[in-house]
Amino acid sequence: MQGVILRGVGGFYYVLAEGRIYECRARGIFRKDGVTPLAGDRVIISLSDEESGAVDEILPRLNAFSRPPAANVEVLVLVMAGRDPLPSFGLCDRFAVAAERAGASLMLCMNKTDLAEPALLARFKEIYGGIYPVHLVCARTGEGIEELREALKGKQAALTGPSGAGKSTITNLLLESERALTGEISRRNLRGRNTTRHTELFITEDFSLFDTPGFTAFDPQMMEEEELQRCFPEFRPYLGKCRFSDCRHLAEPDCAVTEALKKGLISKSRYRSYKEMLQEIRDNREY
Ligand SMILES: Nc1nc2c(ncn2[C@@H]2O[C@H](COP(=O)(O)OP(=O)(O)O)[C@@H](O)[C@H]2O)c(=O)[nH]1
Ligand SMILES: [Mg+2]
Ligand SMILES: [Zn+2]
Repeated sequence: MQGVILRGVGGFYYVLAEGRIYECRARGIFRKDGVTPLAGDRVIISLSDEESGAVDEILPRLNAFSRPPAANVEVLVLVMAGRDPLPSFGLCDRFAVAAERAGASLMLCMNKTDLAEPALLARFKEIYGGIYPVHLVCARTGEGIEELREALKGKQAALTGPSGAGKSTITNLLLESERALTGEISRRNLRGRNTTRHTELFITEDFSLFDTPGFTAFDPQMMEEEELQRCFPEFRPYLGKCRFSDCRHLAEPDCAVTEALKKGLISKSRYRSYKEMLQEIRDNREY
């Protein structure tokens, strides 16, 4: 039977397959290969009785994260607050680069529109609107949550972003009782077993959502310097068009990226983030 791992805890995996949750052990082969099944994994299981079985096979993954442990994160929703805390576009770019690196598609969600300065919201849309889907939401009033739910349709998604931005509040709204098909079963079966936090995947009739405290932002160890440019989608039309094939788009002559910057086709704020992260990768290499 094919299913999806909702949660792994203490060597047991809770697999949703054909409408039921089975408690499964992983086959020894995974340990031998150094592979750990993760929440979000599509798996093949065989049943030993009505409630339990074994994970025989992990189907190919789109991506896999270790902190928090999750597989097949198709969409990362980056949640920033319009205020309290004030958003940092630099930090936003660092989360965006990490999402790009992981091969997840990114959605930007600016929360707390009730507190935000309209000028800041306008600027946010101006910088990011042409690059990523942008959602303005207010978790306090529920404004924009239906649109976000609609945008997640059919996807396996997770929220990420700085602490205090509203991830938990939005997760709760998105997983509202009747829509979270597995929520009730999971809470009954799984909660209280273990007080430590584990990643859990909730399945709703519209989408699947990982309940996690968020993923890490850019870290200079994540990548080589030539990879960084591809993590800025708006640079991609210009890549390969510079005079030098190894152009890093700093002060090189005939650089298609800095020409686009001068024409206003690439935002200064995004370009500044690129330069900062590039420098961090270089500094990191020197040690
Ligand atoms: N004013 C306002 N407060 C919000 C909104 N969304 C969340 N909050 C509050 O912001 C705080 C942090 O929210 P939380 O969901 O815990 O953020 P997390 O750290 O990203 O999970 C809580 O006190 C929420 O009640 C919003 O849209 N407007
Ligand atoms: Mg939280
Ligand atoms: Zn260049």
